[in-house]
Amino acid sequence: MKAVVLAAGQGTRIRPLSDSVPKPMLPVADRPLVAHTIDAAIDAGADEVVLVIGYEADTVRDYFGAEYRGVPVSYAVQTEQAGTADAVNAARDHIEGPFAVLNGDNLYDPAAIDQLFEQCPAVCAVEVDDPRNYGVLSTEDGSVTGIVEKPDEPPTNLANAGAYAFPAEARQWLEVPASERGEHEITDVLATVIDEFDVTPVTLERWLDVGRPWELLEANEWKVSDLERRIDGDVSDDATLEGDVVVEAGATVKAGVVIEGPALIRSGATVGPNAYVRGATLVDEGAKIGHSAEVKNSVLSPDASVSHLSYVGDSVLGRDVNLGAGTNVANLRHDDADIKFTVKGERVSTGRRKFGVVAGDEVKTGINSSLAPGLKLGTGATTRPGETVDRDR
Ligand code: TTP
Repeated sequence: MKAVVLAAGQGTRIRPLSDSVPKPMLPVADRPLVAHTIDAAIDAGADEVVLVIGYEADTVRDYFGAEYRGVPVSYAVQTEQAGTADAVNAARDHIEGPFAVLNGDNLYDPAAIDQLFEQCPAVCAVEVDDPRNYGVLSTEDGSVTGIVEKPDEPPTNLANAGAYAFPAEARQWLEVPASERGEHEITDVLATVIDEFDVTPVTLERWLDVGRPWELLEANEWKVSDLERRIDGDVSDDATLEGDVVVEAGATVKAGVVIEGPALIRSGATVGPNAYVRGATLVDEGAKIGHSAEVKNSVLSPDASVSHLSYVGDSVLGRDVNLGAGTNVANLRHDDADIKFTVKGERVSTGRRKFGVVAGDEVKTGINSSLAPGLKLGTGATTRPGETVDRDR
């Protein structure tokens, strides 16, 4: 079966991280987010991957090329991001026979993707306590009988997880009218498939839709925790590595460093001396943690640097970020309330008691900067030495 993977979106809710890197290419453990989706499809037996690209398309194309893990990869360009059905329709010339459609910004439980392919026609669903904010499936006698968007009175607690195995006939049903929000939606294609075929619901044990910055952190918590201990890099005899720590070949861990796994230190990264790394932390290629710095449950994108005597917790740092010496990130409020974050101009709860900062590419902080919880620093933003920053910039 061919797998059509949607990766054309602009990722507006995850800005500034997506300012120049498309959301599906943001780092999740040792590979881009969308590579986890494609891996699940290949493990389930996909014999070709069709990537729908648009926003920052070349970054995706350059990474996967014409073949990935021995499976041919082709590309369809969606010129305007007019919705998920429009995205699949952009790939229609690549489709023949039954085909799967997967969101390139979702992490799926790989066993369920196996089931999805086997049970075609099928759709993945996840059981949620309150499905009112999702597309909700109704079912009868083990088949899907309908899908309704964001219902006030959900028929089940099965939320649509954005993974579909369609019969060949669905190729003719890709042109659907725009929905109320003005997008051509794949769920309208699914509705026709449900009318014409017996569609099986496949329940996912675990699923994550990465839309906002803290969900990228959660994606890393998931995938970094899945790694098994492997020490291939240059690690000082005076460093202590506990639990599932991966130090890739070409990474350096200096004397006095303590790393409590799960943690991933990628090739070209340097930690220490005397640094403390804990929680599910990703230190990506070329990133640096300096002397006596502490980094907890965070993502350091390629070439990000946390200088000596700094603390970073529950944060996402973009590429080439440079935190000056003594920069301190606060990740907890005195009143213990959930940390809020600004998404497209609106303050929303992250649902997390602990959340630090999101720094776009090339942010630079002055020495001894204090950064408030839930702070967003846009691409290239700077702070002055000794500054306390509690407003986004
Ligand atoms: P969304 O998460 O709805 O859109 P997005 O990724 O652009 O993010 P944001 O809402 O923050 O701007 O998209 C779901 C999936 O579908 C995702 O993998 C991107 C993909 N997609 C396309 O490929 N083309 C499109 O026109 C749209 C709307 C989404």
